[in-house]
Order: sequence, then structure tokens, then C-alpha cells
Amino acid sequence: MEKFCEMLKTSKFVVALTGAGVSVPSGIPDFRSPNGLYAKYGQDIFEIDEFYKNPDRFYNFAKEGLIPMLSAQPNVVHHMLAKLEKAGILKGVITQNIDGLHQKAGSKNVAEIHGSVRIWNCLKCTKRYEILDDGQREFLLSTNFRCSCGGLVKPNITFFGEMLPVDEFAKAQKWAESSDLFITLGSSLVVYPAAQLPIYALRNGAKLVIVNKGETPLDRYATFKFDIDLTEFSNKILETLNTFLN
Ligand code: CNA
Repeated sequence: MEKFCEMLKTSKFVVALTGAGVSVPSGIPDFRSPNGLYAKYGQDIFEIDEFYKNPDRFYNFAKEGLIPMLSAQPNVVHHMLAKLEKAGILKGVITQNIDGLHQKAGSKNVAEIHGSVRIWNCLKCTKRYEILDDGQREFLLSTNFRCSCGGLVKPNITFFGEMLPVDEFAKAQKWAESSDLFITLGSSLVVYPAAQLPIYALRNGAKLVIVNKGETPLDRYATFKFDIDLTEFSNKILETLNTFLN
């Protein structure tokens, strides 16, 4: 941990890639753990073909699995990353998460490569709904996610089988390629093209550090692998860098 903190202080361009595990301590389940969303709703809940075939199945999931994300609060992992950015140590956070918790914690440079659950669009008339707005959220819940024109409304998140938001991914790729230290936190690193980002970083000579409970396919390329709880990890970072961060 001390060596890693030294590395943080001496690196010139540090970038973090976060996954669902980072939001588990905020009460949002991940996909692949035994208590994750897949175990409860099935592997295909985020498949785009399945959404078009059976939108109400997705909407039933959304009421229980997506809408509550909006009231979740950032945890020590989000706060630790925001503090590193404020101290000038971290250039930016690339996130696969759709819950907006990095921004809530105060992170400014965030690339949301899988979109955000805050915005929903009508697939017929393209009307935009801000779901954090109480009136708009209540309207969509009352119509079971049908627009005022009758069209289906879809969250602005990337389903499996869809293109990623081009601008956000281009920004993330640029950060990865510019980094000299690339840290992944709470991601199983099996979802592509997100899992390609650490590889771009490695190819450009960056060091890779992985923080995740459980194995990832990139563990053997990592300078350090911390197989520990992210809350414990973040508390240790804050403790070790205490004077540096305040
Ligand atoms: P994943 O495949 O579910 O992997 C999460 C990883 O985090 C697993 O390997 C867990 O073991 C690990 N983990 C969970 N809790 C902790 C903890 N407390 N400490 C350390 N490690 C932990 O998730 P990925 O992000 O890799 O998969 C990518 C998908 C998941 C993306 O498309 C996300 O959009 C999607 N997702 C996002 C959210 C969210 O926005 N919060 C929630 C669920 C899924």
C-alpha cells in the first residue's frame, strides 16, 4: 500500500476506471456477484433485443433496479477518488457505472462510457426526460415509461448490442493512452470495450494497478493487485495520503 501511494504521488497522469463494485457499498448491487443483478433478473436484462421484444420486463426491473440508484449516496470510494482529483493527483475517472455517484461525490472529470440513468429518451418523438425531476419521474412511472406521444421511453444507457457513446469513449481512450498509472477499481474487466482501456494504457507504457475482490483476466499484467474490499482500500489510501490531501 505504501509503495502504491508513493507511485500515486510520483506519477504524472493517473487515471481510474471504475466498475459496479465501487457502488456496492452504496447499496447498488453489481452484475456478477452471487447477490448481483444477474442472479435476480437474468443475464439478458440489458440485451437490447430483449428490451425491444419485451419492454415491460425491462421496465419492471427498472422500477426496482434503476430508479432507486437516483437516491443512492456516494461512499468512501467515490469520495477518495474525488479527493485525489482535487489534490491534482488524479486526472479523471472513467466509469462503467450509470448511477452518477462520482459526480455526486465531487469528481469533475468523469467519462461515463456506458451512459447515465438520469436521462431517458422517447424512441418515437425523441422527447428527453430528466428522471431526477420529480414531476417527470412520476409521469413516466404513471404511464409505465410511455411518452406523452405514446412511444417507448429508454434510459440513456448502453445496452449489450448497442454502440457506446462515441465522444465519451474517445475521451476515455485518450486518457488511457496518456496515462502513466492506470488503476481499475471494482470491475471484473470482462465487459468490452471498457476492458480494452487498461490494455491501451499498458501498450503506451503505463503501470496497471487492479483493485477488485476476485480475479480479473488482466491480473497478470498488474504491477499491484489488491484483492480487498474497496472500502478498506479507500480508507487506507486516505489515511496514508492524509497530509498530502488536505
Ligand atoms: P461486474 O462485472 O459486476 O464486476 C464487479 C466486480 O466488483 C466483481 O468482480 C466483484 O467481485 C467486485 N466487487 C464488488 N463489491 C466489491 C467490494 N466491496 N470491494 C471490492 N470489489 C468488489 O461489474 P463491471 O462494472 O465490471 O461490469 C460492467 C457492467 C456493470 C457495466 O456495464 C456497468 O454499467 C454495469 N453495472 C453498473 C452499476 C452501477 O451503475 N452502479 C450496477 C450494476 C452493473
